[in-house]
Amino acid sequence: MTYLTKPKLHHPGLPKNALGLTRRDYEGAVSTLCAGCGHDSISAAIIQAFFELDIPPHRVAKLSGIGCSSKTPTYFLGQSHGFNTVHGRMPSVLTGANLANRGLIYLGVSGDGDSASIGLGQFAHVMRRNVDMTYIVENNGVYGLTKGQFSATADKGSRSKRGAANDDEPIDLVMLALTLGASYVARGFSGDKDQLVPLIKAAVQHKGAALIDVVSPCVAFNNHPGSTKSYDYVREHNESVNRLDFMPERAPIVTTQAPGDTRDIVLHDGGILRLKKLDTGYDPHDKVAAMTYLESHRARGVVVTGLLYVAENAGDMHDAQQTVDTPLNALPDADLVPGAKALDAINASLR
Ligand SMILES: Cc1ncc(C[n+]2csc(CCOP(=O)(O)OP(=O)(O)O)c2C)c(N)n1
Ligand code: SF4
Ligand SMILES: [Mg+2]
Repeated sequence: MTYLTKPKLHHPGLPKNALGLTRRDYEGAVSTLCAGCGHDSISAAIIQAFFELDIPPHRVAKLSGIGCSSKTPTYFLGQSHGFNTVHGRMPSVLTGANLANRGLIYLGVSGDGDSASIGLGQFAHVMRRNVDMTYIVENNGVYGLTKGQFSATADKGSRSKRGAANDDEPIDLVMLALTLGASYVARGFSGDKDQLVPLIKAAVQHKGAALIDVVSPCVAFNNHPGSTKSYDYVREHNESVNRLDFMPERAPIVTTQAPGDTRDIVLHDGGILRLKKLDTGYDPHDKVAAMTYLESHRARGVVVTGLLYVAENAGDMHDAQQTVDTPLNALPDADLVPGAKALDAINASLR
Protein backbone atom coordinates (compact mmCIF):
# COMPACT_ATOMS: atom_id res chain seq x y z
CA MET A 1 0.00 0.00 0.00
CA THR A 2 1.55 3.33 -1.01
CA TYR A 3 -0.90 5.65 0.69
CA LEU A 4 -3.88 5.54 2.99
CA THR A 5 -7.08 7.51 2.62
CA LYS A 6 -8.74 9.17 5.57
CA PRO A 7 -12.39 8.76 6.55
CA LYS A 8 -14.48 11.46 4.85
CA LEU A 9 -16.78 12.17 7.81
CA HIS A 10 -16.06 15.41 9.66
CA HIS A 11 -17.07 16.16 13.22
CA PRO A 12 -19.88 18.77 12.93
CA GLY A 13 -18.26 20.94 15.60
CA LEU A 14 -14.96 21.48 13.77
CA PRO A 15 -14.08 25.18 13.37
CA LYS A 16 -14.74 26.57 9.90
CA ASN A 17 -12.97 29.28 7.96
CA ALA A 18 -14.60 32.06 5.92
CA LEU A 19 -15.32 29.58 3.09
CA GLY A 20 -17.14 27.24 5.46
CA LEU A 21 -14.31 24.70 5.16
CA THR A 22 -12.72 22.86 8.05
CA ARG A 23 -9.04 22.11 8.53
CA ARG A 24 -9.83 18.57 7.36
CA ASP A 25 -10.71 19.94 3.92
CA TYR A 26 -7.06 21.00 3.58
CA GLU A 27 -5.62 17.63 4.52
CA GLY A 28 -4.48 14.84 2.21
CA ALA A 29 -3.86 11.12 2.60
CA VAL A 30 -2.43 9.66 5.81
CA SER A 31 1.36 10.09 5.85
CA THR A 32 3.55 7.04 5.39
CA LEU A 33 6.72 8.85 6.53
CA CYS A 34 8.63 7.70 9.64
CA ALA A 35 6.95 8.67 12.90
CA GLY A 36 8.57 11.90 14.12
CA CYS A 37 9.84 12.99 10.68
CA GLY A 38 10.08 16.78 10.56
CA HIS A 39 8.44 16.77 7.13
CA ASP A 40 5.10 15.77 8.68
CA SER A 41 5.20 18.85 10.93
CA ILE A 42 5.76 21.03 7.87
CA SER A 43 2.75 19.44 6.16
CA ALA A 44 0.69 20.28 9.25
CA ALA A 45 1.91 23.89 9.09
CA ILE A 46 0.99 24.12 5.38
CA ILE A 47 -2.50 22.79 6.13
CA GLN A 48 -2.91 25.33 8.92
CA ALA A 49 -1.67 28.22 6.79
CA PHE A 50 -3.98 27.56 3.81
CA PHE A 51 -6.95 26.93 6.10
CA GLU A 52 -6.36 30.22 7.93
CA LEU A 53 -5.87 32.12 4.67
CA ASP A 54 -9.32 30.93 3.45
CA ILE A 55 -7.84 29.77 0.16
CA PRO A 56 -10.08 27.50 -1.94
CA PRO A 57 -8.00 24.31 -2.34
CA HIS A 58 -8.72 24.10 -6.09
CA ARG A 59 -6.87 27.38 -6.57
CA VAL A 60 -3.59 25.84 -5.44
CA ALA A 61 -1.05 23.97 -7.57
CA LYS A 62 1.44 21.98 -5.47
CA LEU A 63 4.53 20.66 -7.19
CA SER A 64 7.46 18.61 -5.95
CA GLY A 65 10.47 16.57 -7.06
CA ILE A 66 11.56 13.21 -5.63
CA GLY A 67 12.39 12.37 -2.01
CA CYS A 68 10.58 11.86 1.29
CA SER A 69 9.99 15.63 1.30
CA SER A 70 8.67 15.55 -2.24
CA LYS A 71 6.20 12.83 -1.27
CA THR A 72 4.54 15.13 1.25
CA PRO A 73 2.15 16.97 -1.13
CA THR A 74 0.14 13.72 -1.05
CA TYR A 75 -0.42 14.40 2.66
CA PHE A 76 -1.87 17.92 2.38
CA LEU A 77 -4.27 19.85 0.14
CA GLY A 78 -5.85 16.71 -1.26
CA GLN A 79 -8.26 18.76 -3.39
CA SER A 80 -5.55 20.87 -5.05
CA HIS A 81 -3.76 20.38 -8.35
CA GLY A 82 -0.63 18.27 -7.93
CA PHE A 83 2.42 17.38 -10.01
CA ASN A 84 5.15 15.10 -8.67
CA THR A 85 7.96 15.76 -11.15
CA VAL A 86 11.41 14.25 -11.72
CA HIS A 87 14.20 14.52 -9.08
CA GLY A 88 15.44 18.13 -9.03
CA ARG A 89 13.19 19.31 -11.86
CA MET A 90 10.23 20.76 -10.01
CA PRO A 91 11.28 24.41 -10.60
CA SER A 92 11.10 24.22 -14.40
CA VAL A 93 7.72 22.49 -14.36
CA LEU A 94 6.43 25.07 -11.88
CA THR A 95 7.78 27.90 -14.04
CA GLY A 96 6.00 26.52 -17.11
CA ALA A 97 2.74 26.00 -15.25
CA ASN A 98 2.93 29.51 -13.81
CA LEU A 99 3.55 31.01 -17.26
CA ALA A 100 0.55 29.16 -18.67
CA ASN A 101 -1.83 29.86 -15.80
CA ARG A 102 -1.02 32.74 -13.50
CA GLY A 103 -4.43 32.40 -11.87
CA LEU A 104 -3.30 29.62 -9.53
CA ILE A 105 -1.32 29.83 -6.29
CA TYR A 106 1.94 27.93 -6.71
CA LEU A 107 3.52 25.90 -3.94
CA GLY A 108 6.79 24.10 -4.60
CA VAL A 109 7.91 21.51 -2.05
CA SER A 110 11.38 20.06 -2.26
CA GLY A 111 14.22 18.51 -0.29
CA ASP A 112 17.81 19.56 0.25
CA GLY A 113 18.97 16.82 -2.13
CA ASP A 114 16.27 17.74 -4.62
CA SER A 115 17.15 21.47 -4.52
CA ALA A 116 20.81 21.77 -3.47
CA SER A 117 22.29 18.64 -5.03
CA ILE A 118 20.77 17.40 -8.29
CA GLY A 119 18.43 20.37 -8.70
CA LEU A 120 20.79 23.24 -7.91
CA GLY A 121 20.71 24.70 -11.42
CA GLN A 122 16.92 24.59 -11.49
CA PHE A 123 16.74 26.17 -8.04
CA ALA A 124 19.03 28.99 -9.17
CA HIS A 125 16.97 29.91 -12.21
CA VAL A 126 13.57 29.82 -10.55
CA MET A 127 14.86 32.23 -7.88
CA ARG A 128 16.64 34.42 -10.42
CA ARG A 129 13.43 34.75 -12.45
CA ASN A 130 11.43 35.68 -9.37
CA VAL A 131 8.67 33.23 -10.28
CA ASP A 132 5.61 33.94 -8.15
CA MET A 133 5.54 30.96 -5.80
CA THR A 134 6.16 29.70 -2.30
CA TYR A 135 9.14 27.35 -2.41
CA ILE A 136 9.60 25.23 0.71
CA VAL A 137 12.77 23.20 1.16
CA GLU A 138 12.40 20.50 3.81
CA ASN A 139 16.06 20.49 4.76
CA ASN A 140 17.39 17.50 6.73
CA GLY A 141 20.95 17.47 5.36
CA VAL A 142 20.58 13.95 3.95
CA TYR A 143 18.97 11.97 1.18
CA GLY A 144 16.34 10.46 3.47
CA LEU A 145 14.56 8.42 0.82
CA THR A 146 17.73 6.69 -0.36
CA LYS A 147 18.88 5.95 3.19
CA GLY A 148 21.00 8.76 4.55
CA GLN A 149 23.77 9.90 2.18
CA PHE A 150 25.01 13.44 2.89
CA SER A 151 23.34 16.08 0.77
CA ALA A 152 24.94 19.35 -0.31
CA THR A 153 23.47 21.18 2.71
CA ALA A 154 25.14 18.93 5.30
CA ASP A 155 27.50 21.02 7.45
CA LYS A 156 31.22 20.40 7.14
CA GLY A 157 32.30 18.11 9.95
CA SER A 158 28.79 16.88 10.77
CA ARG A 159 28.62 13.12 11.14
CA SER A 160 26.48 10.49 9.50
CA LYS A 161 24.64 7.92 11.59
CA ARG A 162 27.53 5.50 11.00
CA GLY A 163 30.11 8.06 12.16
CA ALA A 164 31.58 9.27 8.84
CA ALA A 165 32.34 13.02 8.77
CA ASN A 166 31.23 15.27 5.93
CA ASP A 167 34.33 16.89 4.42
CA ASP A 168 32.61 19.33 2.07
CA GLU A 169 31.43 22.89 2.62
CA PRO A 170 27.62 23.15 2.80
CA ILE A 171 25.44 25.10 0.40
CA ASP A 172 23.24 27.52 2.31
CA LEU A 173 20.08 27.85 0.22
CA VAL A 174 19.04 30.98 2.10
CA MET A 175 22.29 32.73 1.25
CA LEU A 176 22.04 31.51 -2.32
CA ALA A 177 18.46 32.73 -2.74
CA LEU A 178 19.50 36.16 -1.45
CA THR A 179 22.32 36.31 -3.97
CA LEU A 180 20.10 35.15 -6.81
CA GLY A 181 17.40 37.75 -6.29
CA ALA A 182 14.56 36.02 -4.43
CA SER A 183 12.31 38.69 -2.94
CA TYR A 184 11.19 36.82 0.21
CA VAL A 185 13.72 34.69 2.07
CA ALA A 186 13.11 32.96 5.38
CA ARG A 187 14.29 30.05 7.45
CA GLY A 188 12.14 28.00 9.77
CA PHE A 189 12.36 24.90 11.91
CA SER A 190 9.85 22.08 11.62
CA GLY A 191 9.67 21.95 15.42
CA ASP A 192 8.48 25.57 15.68
CA LYS A 193 5.00 25.73 14.18
CA ASP A 194 4.20 29.09 15.79
CA GLN A 195 6.95 30.66 13.72
CA LEU A 196 6.45 28.54 10.60
CA VAL A 197 2.72 29.08 9.98
CA PRO A 198 2.95 32.90 9.68
CA LEU A 199 6.09 32.54 7.56
CA ILE A 200 4.13 30.33 5.13
CA LYS A 201 1.08 32.59 5.14
CA ALA A 202 3.13 35.66 4.31
CA ALA A 203 5.09 33.77 1.64
CA VAL A 204 1.86 32.70 -0.05
CA GLN A 205 0.64 36.31 -0.10
CA HIS A 206 3.97 37.64 -1.34
CA LYS A 207 4.28 38.36 -5.05
CA GLY A 208 7.51 36.88 -6.42
CA ALA A 209 9.86 34.10 -5.41
CA ALA A 210 9.44 33.25 -1.73
CA LEU A 211 11.88 30.72 -0.30
CA ILE A 212 11.42 29.12 3.10
CA ASP A 213 14.28 26.82 4.04
CA VAL A 214 12.91 24.69 6.86
CA VAL A 215 15.31 22.64 8.97
CA SER A 216 13.46 19.35 9.21
CA PRO A 217 15.26 16.55 11.07
CA CYS A 218 15.31 13.06 9.59
CA VAL A 219 14.73 10.79 12.57
CA ALA A 220 15.86 7.69 10.67
CA PHE A 221 19.26 8.88 9.41
CA ASN A 222 20.25 12.30 10.74
CA ASN A 223 19.00 12.86 14.29
CA HIS A 224 22.03 11.79 16.31
CA PRO A 225 24.57 13.78 18.40
CA GLY A 226 27.01 14.37 15.48
CA SER A 227 24.36 15.91 13.24
CA THR A 228 23.78 19.66 12.92
CA LYS A 229 20.29 19.03 11.53
CA SER A 230 19.03 17.08 14.56
CA TYR A 231 16.18 18.23 16.82
CA ASP A 232 18.58 18.73 19.75
CA TYR A 233 21.15 20.70 17.76
CA VAL A 234 18.64 23.10 16.25
CA ARG A 235 16.81 23.63 19.54
CA GLU A 236 20.09 24.49 21.26
CA HIS A 237 21.54 26.66 18.47
CA ASN A 238 18.48 28.37 17.02
CA GLU A 239 18.36 32.16 17.06
CA SER A 240 15.18 33.75 15.79
CA VAL A 241 15.63 37.21 14.23
CA ASN A 242 11.95 38.06 14.49
CA ARG A 243 8.56 36.66 15.45
CA LEU A 244 5.76 37.18 13.00
CA ASP A 245 2.02 37.54 12.91
CA PHE A 246 0.28 37.47 9.57
CA MET A 247 -2.88 39.56 9.45
CA PRO A 248 -5.25 39.16 6.49
CA GLU A 249 -6.42 42.22 4.61
CA ARG A 250 -9.82 42.30 6.24
CA ALA A 251 -8.54 42.25 9.82
CA PRO A 252 -8.58 45.62 11.59
CA ILE A 253 -5.08 46.85 12.23
CA VAL A 254 -4.53 47.53 15.90
CA THR A 255 -1.18 48.56 17.24
CA THR A 256 -0.77 47.18 20.70
CA GLN A 257 3.00 47.31 21.02
CA ALA A 258 5.20 50.28 21.69
CA PRO A 259 6.69 51.96 18.61
CA GLY A 260 9.99 50.33 17.72
CA ASP A 261 8.93 46.92 19.00
CA THR A 262 7.01 45.95 15.89
CA ARG A 263 7.11 46.65 12.21
CA ASP A 264 4.24 46.18 9.76
CA ILE A 265 5.00 45.09 6.23
CA VAL A 266 2.16 45.52 3.73
CA LEU A 267 2.08 42.70 1.20
CA HIS A 268 0.80 43.10 -2.36
CA ASP A 269 -2.70 41.84 -1.55
CA GLY A 270 -2.99 44.28 1.36
CA GLY A 271 -2.27 41.67 4.03
CA ILE A 272 -0.04 42.78 6.86
CA LEU A 273 3.03 40.98 8.06
CA ARG A 274 3.69 42.15 11.60
CA LEU A 275 7.22 41.61 12.80
CA LYS A 276 7.89 41.47 16.50
CA LYS A 277 11.53 42.26 16.78
CA LEU A 278 13.61 39.99 18.94
CA ASP A 279 16.93 41.30 17.75
CA THR A 280 16.62 45.07 17.82
CA GLY A 281 19.22 45.66 15.10
CA TYR A 282 17.65 43.35 12.53
CA ASP A 283 16.16 44.94 9.39
CA PRO A 284 14.63 42.45 6.91
CA HIS A 285 14.84 45.01 4.09
CA ASP A 286 18.64 45.18 4.09
CA LYS A 287 19.96 42.34 1.97
CA VAL A 288 23.65 42.94 2.60
CA ALA A 289 23.07 43.13 6.35
CA ALA A 290 21.08 39.90 6.17
CA MET A 291 23.99 38.16 4.46
CA THR A 292 26.49 39.45 7.00
CA TYR A 293 24.19 38.45 9.85
CA LEU A 294 23.76 34.93 8.44
CA GLU A 295 27.46 34.43 7.84
CA SER A 296 28.60 35.70 11.23
CA HIS A 297 26.10 33.45 13.00
CA ARG A 298 26.89 30.45 10.82
CA ALA A 299 30.56 30.77 11.78
CA ARG A 300 29.50 30.34 15.42
CA GLY A 301 27.28 27.35 14.63
CA VAL A 302 24.07 29.35 15.17
CA VAL A 303 21.06 28.56 13.00
CA VAL A 304 19.28 31.83 12.27
CA THR A 305 15.52 31.51 11.71
CA GLY A 306 12.73 33.97 10.89
CA LEU A 307 12.06 36.33 8.00
CA LEU A 308 15.54 37.28 6.83
CA TYR A 309 14.76 39.40 3.78
CA VAL A 310 11.73 40.79 2.00
CA ALA A 311 11.35 43.18 -0.93
CA GLU A 312 7.64 43.95 -1.06
CA ASN A 313 7.46 45.49 -4.52
CA ALA A 314 9.99 43.46 -6.44
CA GLY A 315 7.45 42.21 -9.02
CA ASP A 316 7.68 38.79 -10.60
CA MET A 317 8.40 36.93 -13.83
CA HIS A 318 5.13 38.03 -15.42
CA ASP A 319 6.00 41.68 -14.87
CA ALA A 320 9.45 41.15 -16.37
CA GLN A 321 8.08 39.28 -19.39
CA GLN A 322 5.06 41.59 -19.77
CA THR A 323 2.71 38.64 -20.14
CA VAL A 324 -1.04 39.06 -20.49
CA ASP A 325 -3.11 39.12 -17.33
CA THR A 326 -5.40 36.33 -18.52
CA PRO A 327 -4.29 32.73 -18.03
CA LEU A 328 -3.60 31.08 -21.41
CA ASN A 329 -6.44 28.58 -20.97
CA ALA A 330 -8.89 31.47 -20.68
CA LEU A 331 -7.72 33.34 -23.79
CA PRO A 332 -10.08 33.14 -26.76
CA ASP A 333 -9.00 31.35 -29.93
CA ALA A 334 -8.69 34.65 -31.76
CA ASP A 335 -5.93 35.74 -29.35
CA LEU A 336 -4.20 32.38 -29.20
CA VAL A 337 -4.25 31.84 -32.97
CA PRO A 338 -4.12 35.34 -34.48
CA GLY A 339 -4.16 33.99 -38.05
CA ALA A 340 -2.13 34.15 -41.24
CA LYS A 341 -2.08 37.94 -41.49
CA ALA A 342 -0.50 38.36 -38.05
CA LEU A 343 2.03 35.61 -38.84
CA ASP A 344 2.95 37.33 -42.11
CA ALA A 345 3.49 40.57 -40.21
CA ILE A 346 5.79 38.86 -37.70
CA ASN A 347 7.73 37.16 -40.48
CA ALA A 348 8.04 40.44 -42.37
CA SER A 349 9.39 42.17 -39.27
CA LEU A 350 12.16 39.56 -39.03
CA ARG A 351 13.35 39.84 -42.63
C1 LIG B 1 17.56 11.37 -11.52
C2 LIG B 1 17.52 10.68 -10.18
N1 LIG B 1 18.68 10.51 -9.49
C3 LIG B 1 18.66 9.92 -8.29
C4 LIG B 1 17.50 9.47 -7.75
C5 LIG B 1 17.50 8.76 -6.42
N2 LIG B 1 17.00 9.61 -5.35
C6 LIG B 1 15.70 9.60 -5.01
S1 LIG B 1 15.34 10.63 -3.76
C7 LIG B 1 16.96 11.11 -3.64
C8 LIG B 1 17.42 12.10 -2.63
C9 LIG B 1 16.33 12.78 -1.88
O1 LIG B 1 16.87 13.66 -0.94
P1 LIG B 1 16.10 14.94 -0.48
O2 LIG B 1 15.70 15.75 -1.65
O3 LIG B 1 16.97 15.62 0.51
O4 LIG B 1 14.78 14.40 0.17
P2 LIG B 1 14.53 13.68 1.57
O5 LIG B 1 14.26 12.24 1.23
O6 LIG B 1 15.74 13.84 2.43
O7 LIG B 1 13.34 14.39 2.12
C10 LIG B 1 17.75 10.48 -4.59
C11 LIG B 1 19.21 10.68 -4.75
C12 LIG B 1 16.30 9.67 -8.49
N3 LIG B 1 15.10 9.29 -8.03
N4 LIG B 1 16.34 10.28 -9.69
S1 SF4 C 1 13.78 8.50 6.15
FE1 SF4 C 1 14.03 10.46 7.19
S2 SF4 C 1 13.18 11.98 5.78
FE2 SF4 C 1 12.41 9.97 5.14
S3 SF4 C 1 10.43 9.73 6.20
FE3 SF4 C 1 12.01 8.77 7.49
S4 SF4 C 1 12.59 10.39 8.92
FE4 SF4 C 1 11.55 11.39 7.21
MG1 LIG D 1 16.89 15.58 2.52
